[in-house]
Amino acid sequence: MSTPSMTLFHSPSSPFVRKVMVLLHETGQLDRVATNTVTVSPVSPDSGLNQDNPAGKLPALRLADGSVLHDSRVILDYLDHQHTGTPLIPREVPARWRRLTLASLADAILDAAVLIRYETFLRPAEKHWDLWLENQQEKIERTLAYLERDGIKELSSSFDIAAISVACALGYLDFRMPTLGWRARQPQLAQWYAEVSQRPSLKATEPPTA
Ligand code: 99T
Repeated sequence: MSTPSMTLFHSPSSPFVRKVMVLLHETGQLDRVATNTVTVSPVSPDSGLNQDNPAGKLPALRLADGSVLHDSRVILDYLDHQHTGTPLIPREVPARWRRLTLASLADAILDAAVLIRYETFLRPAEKHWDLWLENQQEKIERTLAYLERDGIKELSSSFDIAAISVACALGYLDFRMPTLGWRARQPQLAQWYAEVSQRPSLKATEPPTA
């Protein structure tokens, strides 16, 4: 086992960090990265993280030369250039644009779900804005419906950036929004997710029990 040359600012509950960890598993690069676990939220920033990443968000990746990459999309792209196997972000177009667009939809689910999490968990109950929460949830539901209708065949065809991102998004919904009930409305996505969840990379990176 080699000494890690990179450090990942990490949290086990972050789905964005999880995407990075899954890619490290899938590409055999786990031993190149040490993890530095940080607890952070918009109302409790971490000064060490802020120094390296002024947006104060996880993940960030410190490289051997001391430079720092963020956000998860940049880190994934970087790490996908550091192994010799089949790229998980296709290099050829138009596959590249389509797979990155599917991955971006997964990130859109995550952005909305994390905003809901912060609004409901961090904000005092009397300040909750129901219309805003409903519209964030509708973003999630529209995107899941799109993936069921128009994305499922592509997701099933390869475990790449699109599949990693969607799997991490579904895992986060189960973790933070367990009563959403998406499986009843998206049975094909549910079947696909049940299968890919058995991959060692996803099993090893499951979020902690909520
Ligand atoms: O917003 C903050 O100040 C702290 N939040 C984060 O660092 C979240 C952690 S998910 N990360 C992001 O929002 C990163 C998004 C970015 N576009 C990327 O990296 O792709 C924690 C969720 C939870 O604990 O429930």
